[in-house]
Amino acid sequence: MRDKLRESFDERNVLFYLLVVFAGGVSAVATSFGIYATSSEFLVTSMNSILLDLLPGSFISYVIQSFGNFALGVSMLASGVFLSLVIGVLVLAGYVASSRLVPEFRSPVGFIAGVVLVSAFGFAVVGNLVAVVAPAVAGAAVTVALLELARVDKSEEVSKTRRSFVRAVGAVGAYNVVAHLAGLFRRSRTQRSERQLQETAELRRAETLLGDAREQELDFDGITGLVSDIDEFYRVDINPSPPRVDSDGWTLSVTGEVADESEFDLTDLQSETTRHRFMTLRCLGDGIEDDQMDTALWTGCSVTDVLERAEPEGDHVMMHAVDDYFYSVPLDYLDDAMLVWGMNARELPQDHGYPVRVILPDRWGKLNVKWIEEIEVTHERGTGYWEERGWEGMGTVNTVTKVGRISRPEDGVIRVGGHAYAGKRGVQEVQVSIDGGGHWESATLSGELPHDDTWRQWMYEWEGTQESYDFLARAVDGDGNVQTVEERDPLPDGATGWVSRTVRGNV
Ligand SMILES: Nc1nc2c(c(=O)[nH]1)N[C@H]1C(S)=C(S)[C@@H](COP(=O)(O)O)O[C@H]1N2
Ligand SMILES: [Mo]
Repeated sequence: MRDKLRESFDERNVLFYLLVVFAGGVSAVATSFGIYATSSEFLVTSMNSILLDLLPGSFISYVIQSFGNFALGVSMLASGVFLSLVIGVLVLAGYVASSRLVPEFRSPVGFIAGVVLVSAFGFAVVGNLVAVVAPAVAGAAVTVALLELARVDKSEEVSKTRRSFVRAVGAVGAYNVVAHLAGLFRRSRTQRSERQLQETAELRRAETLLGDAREQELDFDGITGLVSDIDEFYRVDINPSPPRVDSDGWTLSVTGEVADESEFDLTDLQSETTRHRFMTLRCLGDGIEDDQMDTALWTGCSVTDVLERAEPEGDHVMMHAVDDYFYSVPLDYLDDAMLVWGMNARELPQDHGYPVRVILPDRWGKLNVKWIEEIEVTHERGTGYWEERGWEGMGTVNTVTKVGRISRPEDGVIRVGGHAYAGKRGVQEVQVSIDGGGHWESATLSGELPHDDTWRQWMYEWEGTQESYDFLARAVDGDGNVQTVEERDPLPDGATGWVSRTVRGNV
């Protein structure tokens, strides 16, 4: 190492300049870290939030997927290296310019030029001049000092100059170690902005997923997309006015048959691995002709990841909500359930359970407890809010097909479409009949969302030459089961039967 250094010093080659530039740049970044740790005043933190705005969402998703929990560290390192190079080059440019313009004063003028250039650049990144002066001073001082030391003075021996240069590089190294330690030491207090960065990145990832979902949709104006708008997402509340929960005071307790009763606040949950999942919700009370079924992209963490921290010893859980709503489910119902705080790349709205609700795939909407505050592990199976009021429906969801809209896109053509849903079984086909069930045809299906337990859109068109049509639609689930014709009311176990319409023809 030392020999390499000497060689490059003697030759003043690319490696030498790279070293000088990098030493100054790294010292500037390290000073910023030492003072501001990972708060938003830290150069690298600011650089990362700028990059999050600029980079395409698909690239951000790719980085998060490839590096998982290390994504933030990797992006910090990459930004750090980039910033160091830019800062070092700016100081070098200032120094070179002053050596040309005012050779006698090149060192003080070069230093000042370096400070000014780096401060201007830092200000563009951080948006706060005070926060970038000290780093700029450190960066300019190091690079200018090394460049000065490296000037071979005629009166001095080369070897002596060389020695002091190597020593100076050592001092810069030591300074960097100290500054980094200072930053690491303070970091616990600045983890908030680190989390914010991570959340922004996850938001961009969710937006990308939503964008990809749109591409799977059918081109049919007037039917709900594959993802419902939050404002149009159905709501079922046991109270006329749903609770308003403040996330600051909110915690989730895990109690009952556990080795270690635990309490988690929102930040604790958000430091678990973040997951995004499309999922359809349908209320058990939803009739064939009703509209209590919708789909969203949910962002949160795995329930089991959180439960495991408390080491559950029972095999059921009772979920309790702020509004006194409650449900008991077998522990294995939670296998791929989530605790979510985000919906369609936004904060979970108050009406849908803010700050945190449960998302529980393949079952009726009622098990997706909103405003959750306690998960109590039990040995025995308990009941639930709707069980105590005569409802059943603890099993998987029924297959359903809905008509969303009938339109006449061009002369003579009749177009009917809507959604079909079969929980985790998925929908492989929607069949329609326009003669009251004598003859069946396949409808056109939308693409699928990337996760199971989601609905699909369907659409069917024909030339409407008759006076009227007896229209029927039914779905075939992923296991090949045809949706049952038997008509049942929602109470107690969920509605069944085909959807039907009398459609006027074009004569
Ligand atoms: N705490 C609480 N959770 C709840 C409910 C409720 O009233 N209170 N309603 C349930 C029912 S019956 C359904 S269908 C879904 C509806 O969720 P949404 O209002 O977000 O669409 O939430 C379930 N979770
Ligand atoms: Mo429901």
